Amino acid sequence: MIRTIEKYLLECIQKNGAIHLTLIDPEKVTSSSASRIAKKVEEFNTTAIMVGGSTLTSLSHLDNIVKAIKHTVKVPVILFPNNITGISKYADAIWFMSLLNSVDPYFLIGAQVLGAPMIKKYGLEALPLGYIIVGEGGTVGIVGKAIPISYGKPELAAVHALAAQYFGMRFVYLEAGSGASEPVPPTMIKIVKRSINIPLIVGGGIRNEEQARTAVAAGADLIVTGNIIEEKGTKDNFKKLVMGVGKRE
Ligand code: 1GP
Repeated sequence: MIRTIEKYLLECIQKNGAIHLTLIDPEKVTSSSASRIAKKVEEFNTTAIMVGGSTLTSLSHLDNIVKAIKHTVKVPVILFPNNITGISKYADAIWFMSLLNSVDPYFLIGAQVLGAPMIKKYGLEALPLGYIIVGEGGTVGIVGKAIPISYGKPELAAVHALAAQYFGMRFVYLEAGSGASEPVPPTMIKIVKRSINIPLIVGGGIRNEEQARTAVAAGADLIVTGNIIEEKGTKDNFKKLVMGVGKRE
């Protein structure tokens, strides 16, 4: 069943060609800085705000951050959980994700089983997502015990993505890891996109408008950026990046 947030994301992709999502890592912000960032990125037309981080453990801090963002902006807040401690009742939706190239069953299905009853209780919209770690993999690759798929093996990423689709997952995320030195290369995006017909999310190491546009031109439907706001503040280049995402070449 397609519920409200999924419908909203799909309609925005349909309308704009591709969309931008802003990731806020609760461990890097306070309630007031999270609100300030959220307000700015909403002005720049980001489609939704994702909240999560690889090493987050404080649910009370997560709750405070989500509440602060919800209080400030109208765009939906989608949880991006690293574990069962990433589930806040104050959000609108949650990426219900399985880390497809983890070697630890906990990240494939264990955490999801533990978290599912809470998601139901809180009435959060679950967005089924196949999560694939590529390239360097970064902190998330280590924490999630993934074997990252190297950029030289795009066809391996594509078969993971296809498996996600056959499982009934409705989004696929190619994750290079937050702060990756090289974002997911266009060749990998192209090959993955060609093999599936569900929306493709690309994130990790995207720092400027050109990289975002390249990913979109290669086939990304949703672009996620996190670090760039923290590194450079909500300045002009970030504005250009968000605004540039919608214009498919
Ligand atoms: C990380 O893909 C996201 O999960 C965003 O990465 O922080 O490098 O933008 P950055």
